[in-house]
Amino acid sequence: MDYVRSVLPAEVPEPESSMNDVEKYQFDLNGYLLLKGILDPDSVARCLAASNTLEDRIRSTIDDEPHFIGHYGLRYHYDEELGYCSYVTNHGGGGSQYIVDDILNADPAFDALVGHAATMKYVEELALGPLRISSSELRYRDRGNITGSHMGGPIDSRNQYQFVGGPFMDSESGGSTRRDFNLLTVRIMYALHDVPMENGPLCVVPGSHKANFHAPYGGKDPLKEPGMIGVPMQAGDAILFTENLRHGGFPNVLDRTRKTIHICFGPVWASSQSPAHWNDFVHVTEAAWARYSEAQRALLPPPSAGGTMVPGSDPSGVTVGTAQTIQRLRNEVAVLQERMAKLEDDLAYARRVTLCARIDDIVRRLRLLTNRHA
Ligand SMILES: O=C(O)CCC(=O)C(=O)O
Repeated sequence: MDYVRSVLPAEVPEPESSMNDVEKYQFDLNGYLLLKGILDPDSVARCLAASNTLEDRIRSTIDDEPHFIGHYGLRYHYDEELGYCSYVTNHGGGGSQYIVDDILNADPAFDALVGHAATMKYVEELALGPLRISSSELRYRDRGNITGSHMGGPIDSRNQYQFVGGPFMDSESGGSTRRDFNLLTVRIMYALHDVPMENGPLCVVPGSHKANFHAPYGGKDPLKEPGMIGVPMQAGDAILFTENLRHGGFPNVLDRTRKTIHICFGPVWASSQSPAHWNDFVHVTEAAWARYSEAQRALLPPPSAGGTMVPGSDPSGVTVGTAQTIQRLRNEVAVLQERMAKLEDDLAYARRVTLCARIDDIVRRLRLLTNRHA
């Protein structure tokens, strides 16, 4: 009966788990985890100093050229020298929020966040590699600002929370393994200073990543949403969450602007989740690429991959992805114009033929008449 053994599935290897049972339970139950002191104080201080230095530049140039329009119609200013792009919003009401995309390019202090070992252990547990950074943001939230509630409930697969809890076929390696989670978007938010409840912390509805209905409360004010809780942080803490979780930002009622860095990870094929280069590649400058180790480079597309801003050739500064779409549409227009010209020719010919037939007919009738009267 040896053949019976040969058709039995091979034993599925048990991978070494980097999240402990409590963390797995909490993440699955609530949709987020607060990771205390995951960043060392030196990295926190350097990232905060860089964010402070950049702040004036970001605020004072936000309406400047070059600019481009990203996903959701967001108007981004592109900083050619530092390779970031930024927009301002107060969609939740109150004070402003400056969102700075591709922030990793802007200062070597942020290099510590590219492939940060302690963070990657969690990310690798939650998403199936090879992994890439699919967006990196620095957010400045001023007094009065709220981030409106969003997400939660049924959602497209890029944001979906997926629990596997068993053997899992990985077509990348061609093998089977045991996995607990399979997320396409893992989001991490790092606190660069203490963020108490009054400073506008991230707020979440625990468990809403598994909700079967969308929040029925209308509006986006997180304070008016039952079940929404704030997650205060201390400098160096991170919140790891699934984008499927209903979340937002409680109002910042302090005079101190809240400064946090938000990084998204996902499988390499899932591409950018940033509105600046949606479904395209995140933008990496040559300068940042030159600074990175091989391990860090594996987490980002090379500068040549696309997603490069091209303000020089176009005053609106569109991304290569957008430029490619425009080119494709131009080609389609050219083909349609050619077809239209041909149809017009055919029509003109048909008209000429009809006209000739009519003239023939008139001539024939005239001949008949003249014959009759002759
Ligand atoms: O921190 C906030 O105010 C909201 C953050 C957020 O919406 C996100 O990181 O997806």
